[in-house]
Amino acid sequence: MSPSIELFGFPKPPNAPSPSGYCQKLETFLRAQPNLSKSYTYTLLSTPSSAPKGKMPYITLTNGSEGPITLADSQFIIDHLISFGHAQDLDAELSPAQRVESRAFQVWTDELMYIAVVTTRFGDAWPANYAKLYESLDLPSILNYAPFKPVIMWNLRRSIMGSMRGHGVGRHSKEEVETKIREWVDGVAVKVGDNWEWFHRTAAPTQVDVVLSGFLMHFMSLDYNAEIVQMIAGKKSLVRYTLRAVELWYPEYESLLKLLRSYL
Ligand SMILES: N[C@@H](CCC(=O)N[C@@H](CS)C(=O)NCC(=O)O)C(=O)O
Repeated sequence: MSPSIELFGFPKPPNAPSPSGYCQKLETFLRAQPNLSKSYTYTLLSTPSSAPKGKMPYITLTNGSEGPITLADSQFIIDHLISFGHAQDLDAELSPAQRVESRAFQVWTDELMYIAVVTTRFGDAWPANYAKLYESLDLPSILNYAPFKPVIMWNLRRSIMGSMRGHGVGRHSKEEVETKIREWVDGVAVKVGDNWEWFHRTAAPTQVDVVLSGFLMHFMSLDYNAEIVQMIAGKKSLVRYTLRAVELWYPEYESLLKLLRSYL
């Protein structure tokens, strides 16, 4: 019997990716699982205050009469679901070397490239992105208006940029941050090839495809990370790869599908 999974993530539009890359990654993993794709529920939370690590996503997992247990961190959640047999190991047929390469790309994405993209959303060097983000972030009721919104957004920006500086990426120049992003875009484009192929040239997508495409669709759906959108849109191989994943797992993302097709 399939376990019951409740996924907690930031508010997201009904037919478009989450504005959180890690939430989108985890949901894409669930969508790619034949036994879980239709059974998980998604609960939207506007703050991560109830999250075990103060960050989203997290899940509660109930298996028959056991649980619920709470699990945090997109990668630990995925690893737990696979190792306890709740989810299929999409990498089962890969060689040890392929599995290591997959993990390296996933860590590159989670721990460096995403930090660089978030820096382009909130950093002073990208004022146009921040202006768009400010407009698109809908706070509940009266908080969405002055004098509340400017204060809330100022605090959010200060806190996020504090984390980016703590990581190190937030201390880099505009050119250096964009170099980190370009290296990832170029690296993924090399791996996925030009002909609608998956990362390891497998017949079916593997774990690395879930993670990379989850982040790619997330970036392409947002207008406040213009630099990475432009880099991805300039590579037809990446647009095809993203399109293939969206068609497979999220046919309801009609606007994103249209946008991606417009780049081909
Ligand atoms: N390593 C974590 C990272 C999660 C994370 O950083 N989530 C962000 C949203 S994209 C968050 O909840 N930030 C809230 C905060 O830092 O206060 C994962 O993979 O789940």
